[in-house]
Amino acid sequence: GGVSLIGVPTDIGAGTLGSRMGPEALRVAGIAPALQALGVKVRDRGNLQGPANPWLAAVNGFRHLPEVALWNRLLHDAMHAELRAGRLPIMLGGDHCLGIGSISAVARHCRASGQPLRVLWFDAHADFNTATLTPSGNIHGMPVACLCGQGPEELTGLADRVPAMAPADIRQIGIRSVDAGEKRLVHDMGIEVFDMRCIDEWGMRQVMEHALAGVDHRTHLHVSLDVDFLDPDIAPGVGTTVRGGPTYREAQLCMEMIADTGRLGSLDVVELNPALDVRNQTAELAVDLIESLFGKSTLMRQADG
Ligand code: DIR
Ligand code: MN
Ligand code: MN
Ligand code: MN
Repeated sequence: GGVSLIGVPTDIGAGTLGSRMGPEALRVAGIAPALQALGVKVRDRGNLQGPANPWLAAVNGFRHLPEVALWNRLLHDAMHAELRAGRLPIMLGGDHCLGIGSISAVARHCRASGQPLRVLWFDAHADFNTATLTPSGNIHGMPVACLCGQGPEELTGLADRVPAMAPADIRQIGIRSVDAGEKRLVHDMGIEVFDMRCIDEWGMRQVMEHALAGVDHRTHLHVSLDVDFLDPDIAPGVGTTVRGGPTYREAQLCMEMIADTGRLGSLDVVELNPALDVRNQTAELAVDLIESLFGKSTLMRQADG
C-alpha cells in the first residue's frame, strides 16, 4: 500500500493562469507530513513535466487541445503505474482538465482488477461542456463529458475503452454553476447531481449517504476535488469562484463520511491557484480536508448503523 503524490504543474485547461503552482503550494502546506502523521506511508514522485502554456485562443472550440492531450497522457501513465503497484495515487493539480487522464487510468485499473468504480466529483461546476456548448473553450470545463465519451478522441481515448466510464459511475456534489447547453446534456446523460439546493434542503449528511449508496467492500472510490467546490469565503485561491458553496464543516463531513467507507482508492486535488490565494490558506484548507479523508477525526467513534 501507501500513497504516491504526483504533481502535475499546469494550467493548460484553465482560463486563468496560476494553478500550475498548485503542487508546490500543497507541499508547502505540508501534505506529506500531514499524511505521515496519520500513519500513511507517503512517496512523493515529484512533478510530471509537460508542455508550457502557450496562452492561445480556442481552435474549433478547444483551447490548447494538443497540450491538454499530452499532459493527460503523461498523467494517465503515471497514475496507472501507481495503481498497478497497489498504491493510492494523489494527483496534485493543476487544473481540472487533468481529471481526464487521472480517471481514465482509474477506470482502466478497475476493469483490470474487477472492481466497481464510484467517482465523487466535488465542484461548483458540472464540467460537462463540449466544443459546441463551451462558452470559453477551456477544457477544464469538459472533463466529465470527455470521460463519458463526449469529446475529441485525443481525450476520450486514453483508457482501455470509450467511454472511459459510464454516467452511472459518477456523483456530482456542490454544483452551482452550469452553462445553458451543458445543463441539458447533464440531464440527458442522466448524471446524478447533488447541487447546492440539494445540500440546502437535505443537509450534507443525507446528500453524502445518497452519493455513497451502493458502495461496497469491493468498490474503488475516486475523489475528484475541485477546490472551487468550497465557499470562496474560505477558499479564495481558485480562478473560478462561485459564491454559495459548502462551509468548512460541511466539507469536513463529506471527507469524514468517505473515510468511514474505507474504500478510497485515488484522489485528485485540482484548481488550487496560489497566485490568487491569501497566505496559502486554500492549500492549508485542502490539506485539512485530505487529513479527514484519510481518517483523521476528532474522537474515536464507530460508524453508526
Ligand atoms: C465554465 C467554467 N463552465 C466553462 N468551468 C469551470 O468555461 O466551461 N470552471 N470548470 O472551473
Ligand atoms: Mn485498486
Ligand atoms: Mn472542475
Ligand atoms: Mn470548478
